Amino acid sequence: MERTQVGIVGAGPAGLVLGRLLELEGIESVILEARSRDYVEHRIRAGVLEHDTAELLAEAGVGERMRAEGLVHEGIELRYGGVGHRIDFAALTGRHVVLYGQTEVVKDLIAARLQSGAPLVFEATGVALHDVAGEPSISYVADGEERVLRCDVIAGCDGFHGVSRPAVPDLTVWEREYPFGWLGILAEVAPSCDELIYAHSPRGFALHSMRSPELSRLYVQCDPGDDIANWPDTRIWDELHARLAMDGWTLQEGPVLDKGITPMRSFVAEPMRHGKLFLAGDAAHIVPPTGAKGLNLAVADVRLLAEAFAAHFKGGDSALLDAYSHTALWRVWRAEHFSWWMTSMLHQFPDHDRFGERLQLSQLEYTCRSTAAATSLAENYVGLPVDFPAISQEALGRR
Ligand code: FAS
Ligand code: PHB
Repeated sequence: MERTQVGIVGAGPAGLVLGRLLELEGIESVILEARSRDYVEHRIRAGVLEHDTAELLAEAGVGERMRAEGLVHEGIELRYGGVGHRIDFAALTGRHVVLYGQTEVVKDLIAARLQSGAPLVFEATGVALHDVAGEPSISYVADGEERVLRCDVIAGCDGFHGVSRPAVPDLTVWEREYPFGWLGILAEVAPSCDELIYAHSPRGFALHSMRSPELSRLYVQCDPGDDIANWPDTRIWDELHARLAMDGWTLQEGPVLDKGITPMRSFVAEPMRHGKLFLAGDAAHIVPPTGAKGLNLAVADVRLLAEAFAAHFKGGDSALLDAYSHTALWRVWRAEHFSWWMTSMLHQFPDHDRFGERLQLSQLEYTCRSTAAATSLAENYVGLPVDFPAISQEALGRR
């Protein structure tokens, strides 16, 4: 019978960052991950780190490679009607984002955890949570052996399809499915732009992102149920050329190393706590990737959770733990709105009437011509500062 203070389910960004922050606080934790190390380290997902996410990774001592290889971006381009419009984050907010793949963030965190010797169990199968409102424990199978981990609290960081959220009774769920998905490719070619291009076009949305000076990451809006077999590389490049077209600009093609279709949804489950079980990241909320918020929200959740666990375990003060769900959900809904807003402004909706298309163009025009509107996009995109005007003491129940 193993025992620890914090049992963490899932070794994605949420679980690994939480494990790291707890280690720095001298709080014990065990991370249980269903998949192999190789699988977790090669699962291609996000690529944009908010200003404060990058700062947190550096402060936590896992930012060295990010600092060396990450690309600092001080703006993005919104492209429509064949014309590009730059949103200058640095001028509008004094902050930036860092392009550094989620795979690399996960590799750095796993390397640091294995180096410190803190427990991280890969291929832990049959994970089940028990008595999460009383004497919590987690049963699982590893190396063919049935094991039980007793813990003071459990952090459910096991993503959208994990076992933690279903362990919370009486959840209230808000969700919206979008009538399109994203087909994403990783291509071995130098990016054709210095900053990300978000393109609105009559043929549908397109995004030119990147991973390094040698690797481009590109997306086109597609039918969510489409079969990737219907998208030979030539068709993907043809669509990218058409949707990103602009006089005097050329998209460079290269070998496609990876491609896949991701459905798009907005999803929030409340509360993010039940007894001694705390949900974080995709286990509690999903955003469409248009706002580049998924990974960053997961990190924002566990930054709060680590602070609350430290106050609880080291100071015997559970006020932050009691406020965790409420505090985290403020930022979650802000990111949900921003991600829905970016998605609504930039995608072609099958049921869109001509009036709807004009509203989109008006929103795009206004965002690109109004300093106030551009600033709103910029501050949401780079991430609202951790100390963004705090919730009132009353809301925290501290009269
Ligand atoms: P994760 O899903 O990353 O991690 C959860 C971990 O828990 C996984 O390693 C899983 O194997 C493990 N797990 C699950 N069930 C378990 C169980 N029963 N027992 C033990 N372990 C279990 N965001 C962007 O900003 N840009 C993108 O382009 C982008 N692309 C995405 C593409 C896809 C296909 C997906 C699903 C998400 C994408 N996201 C993107 C969002 C993504 O970045 C997530 O927000 C981020 O991975 C969330 O991190 P976690 O909450 O740690 O969840
Ligand atoms: C990515 O680089 O994968 C990426 C960038 C921006 C987004 C979504 C994904 O909005």
